[in-house]
Amino acid sequence: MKLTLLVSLFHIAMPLHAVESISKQPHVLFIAVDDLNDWIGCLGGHPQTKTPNFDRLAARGMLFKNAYCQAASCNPSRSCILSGIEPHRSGLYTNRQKMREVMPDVELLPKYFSRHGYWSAGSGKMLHYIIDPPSWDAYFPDKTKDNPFPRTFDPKPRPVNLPRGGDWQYGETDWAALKVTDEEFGGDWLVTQWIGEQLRRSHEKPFFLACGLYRPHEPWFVPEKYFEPFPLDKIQAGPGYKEEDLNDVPPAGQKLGRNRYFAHIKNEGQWKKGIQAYLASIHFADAMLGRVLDALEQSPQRDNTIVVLWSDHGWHLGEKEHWQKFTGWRACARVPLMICVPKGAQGLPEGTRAGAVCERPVSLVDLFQTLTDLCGLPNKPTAMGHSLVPLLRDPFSPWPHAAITQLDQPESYAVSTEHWRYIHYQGGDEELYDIANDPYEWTNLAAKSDFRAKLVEMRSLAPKDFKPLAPLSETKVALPK
Ligand SMILES: [Ca+2]
Ligand SMILES: [Ca+2]
Repeated sequence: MKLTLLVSLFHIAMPLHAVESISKQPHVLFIAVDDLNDWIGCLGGHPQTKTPNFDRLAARGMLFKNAYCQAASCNPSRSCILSGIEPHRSGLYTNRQKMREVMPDVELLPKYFSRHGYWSAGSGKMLHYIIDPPSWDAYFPDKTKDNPFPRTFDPKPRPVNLPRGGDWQYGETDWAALKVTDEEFGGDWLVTQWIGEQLRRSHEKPFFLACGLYRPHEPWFVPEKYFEPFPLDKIQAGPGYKEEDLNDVPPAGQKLGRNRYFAHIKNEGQWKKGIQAYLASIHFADAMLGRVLDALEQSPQRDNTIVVLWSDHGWHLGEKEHWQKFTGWRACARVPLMICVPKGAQGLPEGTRAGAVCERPVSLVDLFQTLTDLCGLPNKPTAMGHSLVPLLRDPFSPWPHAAITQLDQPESYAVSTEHWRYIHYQGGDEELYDIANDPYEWTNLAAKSDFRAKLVEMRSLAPKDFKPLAPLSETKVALPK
């Protein structure tokens, strides 16, 4: 009784804005980067990369050094993050399926936040070339058109640099330094412009604001100034590249690894040009991220906003004779993940410690539960994964979970623990790597008798049941113009 009276008097005595700041839930800034592997400074993936803004965000909160995507391509990875349902439970395994055909009624993360009092808005690529308008309160450029991309400069004629190798080649695999300004380029510049405007204004409700950066997704076209720090004659291959690396990989892995892109790019003498353009595209994405972080710094919500940044999967530039994604190796499965929690968030009142690093194997499906926990929302029973809050509190907390990365069919997947990785292909081929001593997975230990017990242990961590592949969509997914 006494306490109630005291609290009431306290509220009367306090200025209104102070009461509001205590009762407010944290805002969420949710940043996705497309096809970004570990080539950022703080993950050490390439010695020549220039990413001051990724590094600045990582230094503000916790960097996860063993974060893995739940699926090795855009559509299943993103659909899983936003639904909380992994591919082996949903049946959504590939880019050729449509999320709403596979999961017609699933409630996505922004809608869940919206239903619990948040204003959910986004811009750019969050899902696979769609917005899914009912899931958002607002979207830029135009929610009604269900196209997440603003205008983007498109050089003509195409291809600009890499000749077409054949019908098998994705039309966007190409690179060029464009003689345009950031504003003329549009694309992510317009996305970050709109996100910045939302951050700088005041809000009545807490927001869930999603920023989808499209670079370094192909085509690797960015304004020429982003190429300047990477002179072609100085370009190095990624440190994970090793000739003849596929020799100890079983047939299913060899088939997946040796795709036609890398051979074509080497035959055309463009391997270095490709690496240069990927570094330039990352440097551009970094500058766009910087615009968002600057806007947050200038925002009235600066000290009450959780920031989460993730990439949907990695990318090979020659490692394992592969160019692209879709594999279970670390080059593709490991992703940047950083989370900054301000002091006062319901689920973690002490906030994250600046410069914290976590080595536990975590997965992007964990983000749904993590965010509902941090914001004090009820957990969604259908959302899988494990809340990362114990690790955000103490990166050395016990963590008995392994991270699963699904490939594009049932029974094909990778399992990651802190020191080991296991790959299983439909049909039974297997690989085993000691990543504590072999971070680039050069030596496959699966057939070595000394590692039999480890192989059995890693097998036991895999999912037990796989939903069949849901039917592929008849309609082709529209690509951005
Ligand atoms: Ca992607
Ligand atoms: Ca090897």
